[in-house]
Amino acid sequence: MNLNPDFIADHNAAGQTQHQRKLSPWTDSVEQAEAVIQKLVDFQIAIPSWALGTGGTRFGRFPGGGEPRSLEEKIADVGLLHALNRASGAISLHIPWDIPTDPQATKQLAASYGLAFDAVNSNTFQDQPGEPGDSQLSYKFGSLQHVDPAVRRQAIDHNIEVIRHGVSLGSKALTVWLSDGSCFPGQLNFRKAFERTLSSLQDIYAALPDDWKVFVEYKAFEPNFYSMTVGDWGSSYLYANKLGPKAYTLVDLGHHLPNANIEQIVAILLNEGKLGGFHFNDSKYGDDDLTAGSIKPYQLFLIFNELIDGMDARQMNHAQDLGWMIDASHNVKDPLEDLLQSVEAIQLAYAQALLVDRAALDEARDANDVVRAQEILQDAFRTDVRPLVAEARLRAGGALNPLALFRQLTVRQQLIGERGAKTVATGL
Ligand code: AOS
Ligand code: ZN
Ligand code: ZN
Ligand code: ZN
Repeated sequence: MNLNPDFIADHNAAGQTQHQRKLSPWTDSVEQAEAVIQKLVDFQIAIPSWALGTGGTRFGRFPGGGEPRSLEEKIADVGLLHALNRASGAISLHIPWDIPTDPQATKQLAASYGLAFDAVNSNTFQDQPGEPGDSQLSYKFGSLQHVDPAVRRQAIDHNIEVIRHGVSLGSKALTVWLSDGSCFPGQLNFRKAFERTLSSLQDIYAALPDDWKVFVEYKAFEPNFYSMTVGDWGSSYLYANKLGPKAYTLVDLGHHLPNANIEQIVAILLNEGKLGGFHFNDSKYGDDDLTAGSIKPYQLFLIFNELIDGMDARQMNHAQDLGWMIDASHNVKDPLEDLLQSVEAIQLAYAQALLVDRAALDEARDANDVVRAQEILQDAFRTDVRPLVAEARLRAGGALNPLALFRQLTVRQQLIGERGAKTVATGL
């Protein structure tokens, strides 16, 4: 479905008085307000193609209906999100779930919604019976780490193929997430698995265009439960460092052992110039892939606090120099509603972190004033920045309240009408 711009204008007109009442204390008396709004306008978060349908769990899946059945419909869904919030201006594709058969047409379609193509993702964690014309070796015992060079070759070739698809769409990065590892002690020689994986990654790296990056995503566990060959930021950093300047570490917030200090990991990687980007989500126990900011909003804020500190120190462009992506999965919510919530939560954390009084924080730290330092962060975190985020949306042509408008326009019912109640999105 296409969103009639009049709907957004009407919605905004109806909410304008109330919005102004909340915004004016900011614009009247907070010096940074304008700068924060502008940064929010510029800040875009990519939507993963695989999060547009109901993911389910290994115990079951309860599809909500109206899910995108093709790449075109996935682009249309992200286009809809972007029309509502003007902050989801990119889509991240997963190959072979999203093979563009006519890249020119796909590019044009995306451009018609104002969307760019973010990092493309390879898939060597599933066997792909549908993939045409290859020998179909199994990834059961790994891909880039496999003991059989023929399996490694297949996985390398697949990644090179993914780069090719990405190039055809104007993408500038490849994300490699490997499920490689082992389930039991004794199964794998860690040292050799590392060496084989590195050598495979080197072959992929050699195929990267000059203006591309490769993101090496790490994960502590699952689907392998004894060891993961790219299991933590240390190993990811080693791979990225050995590969070269186009290789970076990707942080998925759900991929750590419990209670890991993710903000410190982020600070260190960024300081080394090796942080590539994020998969935003939230979790209570593991790789739960829940809505960003839904469980640990303070952690999300602290991560953004380190990001801003580190990016400013390195004079990086907040909007452009890192890959900002969501990686989520939905079991009980409408995926599109969930993604609107995630984008907003990320924007709120970013805005709050922009408000941190960094000079005062430095002073407090230099004076070992622990209480004051803590208060400075908590002050920013406890500030209601929703009017700033809404104003940024308004200025960018989005809706004051995207979720309310989504419901008011009965978007899901219309998608079910168009696509049917029993659709299955390709992907997970
Ligand atoms: C897997 O746990 C990783 O988070 C991947 O980034 C991602 O979820 C996957 O590529 C999509 O299936
Ligand atoms: Zn991820
Ligand atoms: Zn994950
Ligand atoms: Zn995850």
